[in-house]
Amino acid sequence: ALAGRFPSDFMFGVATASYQIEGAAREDGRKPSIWDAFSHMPGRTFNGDSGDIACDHYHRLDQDLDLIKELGVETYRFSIAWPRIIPDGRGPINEAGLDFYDRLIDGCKERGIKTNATLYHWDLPLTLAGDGGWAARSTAYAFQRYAQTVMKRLGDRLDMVATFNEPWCIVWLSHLYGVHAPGEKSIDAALAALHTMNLAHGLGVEAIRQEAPDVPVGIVCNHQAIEPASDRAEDMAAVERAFQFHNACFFDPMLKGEYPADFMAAYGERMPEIEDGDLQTINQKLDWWGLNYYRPMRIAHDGSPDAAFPAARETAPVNNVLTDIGWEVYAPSLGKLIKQLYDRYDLPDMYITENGACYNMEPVDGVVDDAPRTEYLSEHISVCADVIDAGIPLKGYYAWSLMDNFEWAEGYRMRFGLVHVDYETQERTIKDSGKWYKALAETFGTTETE
Ligand code: GCO
Repeated sequence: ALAGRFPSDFMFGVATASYQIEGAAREDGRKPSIWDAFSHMPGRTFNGDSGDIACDHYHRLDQDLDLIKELGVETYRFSIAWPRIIPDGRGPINEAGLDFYDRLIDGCKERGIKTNATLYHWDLPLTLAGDGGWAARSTAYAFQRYAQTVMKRLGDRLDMVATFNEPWCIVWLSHLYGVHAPGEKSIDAALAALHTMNLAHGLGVEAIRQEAPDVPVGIVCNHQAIEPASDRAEDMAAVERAFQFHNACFFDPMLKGEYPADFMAAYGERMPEIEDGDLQTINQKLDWWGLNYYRPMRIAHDGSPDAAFPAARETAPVNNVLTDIGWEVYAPSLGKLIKQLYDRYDLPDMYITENGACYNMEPVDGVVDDAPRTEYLSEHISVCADVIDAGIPLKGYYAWSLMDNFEWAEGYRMRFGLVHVDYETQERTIKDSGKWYKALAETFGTTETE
């Protein structure tokens, strides 16, 4: 019944990210990223877990591509590790790094699977942290060269490319809240990272178009689905401010060539220098965009005198269904957020580039009974069908994730995979949710070998 609600050209896929699955952290010329440094620092990740080995995907590429094929999906979203391609971020190019993604893309092609590559999913070469990382303007130009290098080699065979994964995490979670690498807790560092990353996006789009004009280019955002704690005027006003802080500080410059007004009134003086031409560079026409959605953010007005902009505080879940990572399950916010974004911006085709749930069931006699994950997926995929019915150009859906992997600060204890990974043996077991997803995905497109 669910399948019948989608047009026949709709694409179902699975998603991963380099540092979360690859392992082989010191092999074939790869140098450390900020995530290698961060995860090796005591107290930063659960249990001191790191991506040193992860799912050992680097050594199990063919087997894992077979697994993707086995899941019946039409498209695979993965990320490219900058520290494999240009190990110091700037300077020499490492051909062995490019070779790995060459094999990955060709392996997908052989199996009839489309490829959607993200250039940056958080593994910034550690050498660049010595220049200030994302807080340093020079990092935007280093990214431009990296984008150029990747597209020169792989651009002839990629089906889609994104500059960044989740600007919100790169800027706020990593530089203001200190939860992700590099673990900064400074509004000044975060504002500098904001402008550098936005600039890098614009320069990156230009570089991609120059090297590979036929590859559709976009960006993947985890815009927050901000829900008011009540319909009181002060909470509604807090919602608009929170929207500017969490979402519009990325999409306004990218899609309208300006930073949002209230945001600038609050932080303009602390922003790094915005040079002539920066906003034009950032404001690039996109071929597509991706939304990663997991849960809503419930917001109330924060009236305390020292509350910084957006003077909004997060309130407790309204709906008491939580996943194992403690995130509220609430699918209606997904549809609301998408409609809100199309009302506010002139947006091209979109994809759900990540959606999924953390449930930590283990295999019993070779079976992983993860019914709540299936329920989560089916509820959210059903909202996607509603969104299409409402006339929004939603073209595909990627489940997060292909397999259990390194869940950043949460280490390996939080599992999002359709496939279970035993980290001792590296054995993969398709969960019940994976079997369910396969049945849905297989009714779309063609996974025939080309
Ligand atoms: C992301 C992420 C993933 C996470 C997932 C679950 O936030 O982009 O791409 O890396 O694993 O979101 O937290």
